[in-house]
Amino acid sequence: IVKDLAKSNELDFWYPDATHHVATNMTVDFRVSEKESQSIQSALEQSNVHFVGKRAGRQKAIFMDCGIHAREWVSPAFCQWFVYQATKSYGKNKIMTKLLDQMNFYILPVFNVDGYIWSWTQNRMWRKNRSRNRNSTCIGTDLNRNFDVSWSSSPNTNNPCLETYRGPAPESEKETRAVTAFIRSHLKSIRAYITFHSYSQMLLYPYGYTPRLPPNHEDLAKVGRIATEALSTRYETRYVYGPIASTIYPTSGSSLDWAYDLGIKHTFAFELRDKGKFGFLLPESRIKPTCRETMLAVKFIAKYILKH
Ligand code: ING
Ligand code: ZN
Repeated sequence: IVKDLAKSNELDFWYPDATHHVATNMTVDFRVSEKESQSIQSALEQSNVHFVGKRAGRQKAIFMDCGIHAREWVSPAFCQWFVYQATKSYGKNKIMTKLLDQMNFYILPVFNVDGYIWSWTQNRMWRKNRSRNRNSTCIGTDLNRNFDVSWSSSPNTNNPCLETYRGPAPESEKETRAVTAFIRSHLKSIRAYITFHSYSQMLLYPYGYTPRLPPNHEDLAKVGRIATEALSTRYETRYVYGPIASTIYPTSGSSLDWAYDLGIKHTFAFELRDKGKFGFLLPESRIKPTCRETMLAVKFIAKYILKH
């Protein structure tokens, strides 16, 4: 679907052959077949970052990832929605056209591929990836505790049987290494990093590993405030915004803090709908509304990055 849309909209679109896990149906959610799940290894070994823009190069860029946690299904749906809308509305929507004329987006729709497949086929509530652990029968590492930033400093991350297991070492997981390598190699152009989770209806920024506030926290708070206001204009969905540690809970080894300390000064994490009524089991009917409203916030952030 992504390829076809890209073609019809004349965007210069880079999309590698690893389409295994990006099969889609009409409802913007992912469906993965048995055969596709077997090709998981090769999928992981290839980059599946989508490029949306007119030309790669020195232009400003935003990196976005979805699906770092397997069960948070509305997250990959959003990344796919973004690519769909971006390609569809280029040349029609004024803001989107301006954004894509002047900046690039790198979008990773499913960070945690094997975990995501597992949540579709074996255990709906799976969170981590599916890597084996030494000296434990428990499976998986929490990729959002595996980054090399104050790794392992927060409690409840050192037991492989925990949902928030940090892994045996920072960047021990190939998913983490693939993403950090990609971001490092595009660091000159990447001006913002946005990662999508669910649920809670929050917009978070650094830090998680310390109660300290980052140097530009006033700027981040301002962007957070306006972005969540923009989001609420569509369906009056209320989001709170603030630093990870004081808004949701302290964490260490997260991708958000890692990207910030690497030098990307605008990093945000969305906790998409809802606030717990359905939680991870957000009904299909809420997928599109969630994507539509989130799009408003992301477009605001992109416009802000373009200006500053
Ligand atoms: N929440 C996130 C988690 O990893 C988070 C919250 C986001 C922490 C970004 C740090 C950085 O725990 C969920 N629901 O996964
Ligand atoms: Zn999550």
